[in-house]
Amino acid sequence: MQIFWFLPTHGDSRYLGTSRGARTVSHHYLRQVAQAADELGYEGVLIPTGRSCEDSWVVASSLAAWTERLKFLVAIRPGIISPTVSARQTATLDRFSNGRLLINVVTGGDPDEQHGDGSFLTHAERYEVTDEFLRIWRGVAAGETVNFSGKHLRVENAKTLYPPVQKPYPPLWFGGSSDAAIALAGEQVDVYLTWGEPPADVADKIAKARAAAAVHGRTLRFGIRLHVIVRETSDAAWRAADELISFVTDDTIAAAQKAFSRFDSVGQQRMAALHGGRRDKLEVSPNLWAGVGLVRGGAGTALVGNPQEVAARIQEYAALGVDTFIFSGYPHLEEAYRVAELLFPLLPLENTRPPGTANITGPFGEVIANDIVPPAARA
Ligand code: FMN
Repeated sequence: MQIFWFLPTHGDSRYLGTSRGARTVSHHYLRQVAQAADELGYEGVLIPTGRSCEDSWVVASSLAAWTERLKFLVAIRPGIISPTVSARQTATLDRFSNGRLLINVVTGGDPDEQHGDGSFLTHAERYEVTDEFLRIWRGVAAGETVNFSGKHLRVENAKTLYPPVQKPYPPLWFGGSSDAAIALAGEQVDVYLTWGEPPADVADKIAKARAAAAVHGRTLRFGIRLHVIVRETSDAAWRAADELISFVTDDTIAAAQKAFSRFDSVGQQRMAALHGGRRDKLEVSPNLWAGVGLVRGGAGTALVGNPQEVAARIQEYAALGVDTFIFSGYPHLEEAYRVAELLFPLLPLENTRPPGTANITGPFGEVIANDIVPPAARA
């Protein structure tokens, strides 16, 4: 099992839907979150993409030098950028980060944003472009010279002279819930991602994605993206969930739902349907709370509970075939620590890298009376 964290490049705060408790997301702050994740043993960080975010490539490039082992899951957007240029960017950042780049293929889901970026394609056409884009991108990133003439894209003699470190290219991750998305995932990507839907719905998506991959004699890995509200007791966790949306007004929820309704993303529609804009039925399956999605686009659910409860729910998803969990919590710096402290000891993590080395500087808490190392905590 691998645990990723999230870089909040579109804002961070203690509460949703208000500027109370908000903090400036400066380079210095993002560096703190990235360095915390690196030190705590998270495998990597997801960096979101879109007009509401700082540019994910600039963010990853600027943070690679400040981190040692952390991987960066960075988005490429077919239809907005040339596949050859994108493959070259990939190769450069993969080399400069010494093989720490992962690629998130984002087809897009907000027509208004797409129009602003110069793309006027329908949902179906965007997936046609994504399909053609990846055929070119994969060849160029793998060091081949590509000639391709498709319905939307055409390149001649496309190549990169300096290949990436990872072979044949940095792994392709991808989250899309429509039928077109699942068909594409089966043929061309490595890791299929879903937002945090209830386990039965995730099982259904995994079955479909596995079947789509089998058509091509392939297998996929699976990842899930969830917020986490974990506290030492269940009561405290549910109180924290209520506090997170305590300044969210009905008007804010209505405005958010109106904005989501223009999206043509099936994944976003599935997230919005979990709560229907209502705050009275937010626990949509045991310990799975849809409160974040009342006002936040994309990942809208959180696992809420004490460490044992949350770990049990994580294991439930793992039993379905999910091996990668991309978590976050508000505020992202403090919650990176809390999740690592409370959950990591309960999970079968690969590559767990405890903070510090050789126990010289911990973890053991502050030394008692300048002399005594605190006793080990009881589990
Ligand atoms: N879409 C974005 O515009 N920016 C993102 O950063 C982004 N990150 C995503 C992360 C995960 C884990 C998932 C599951 C989806 C993400 N998406 C993001 C949305 C999808 O990439 C996709 O373009 C969108 O859901 C539309 O596809 P669909 O209609 O097939 O669901």
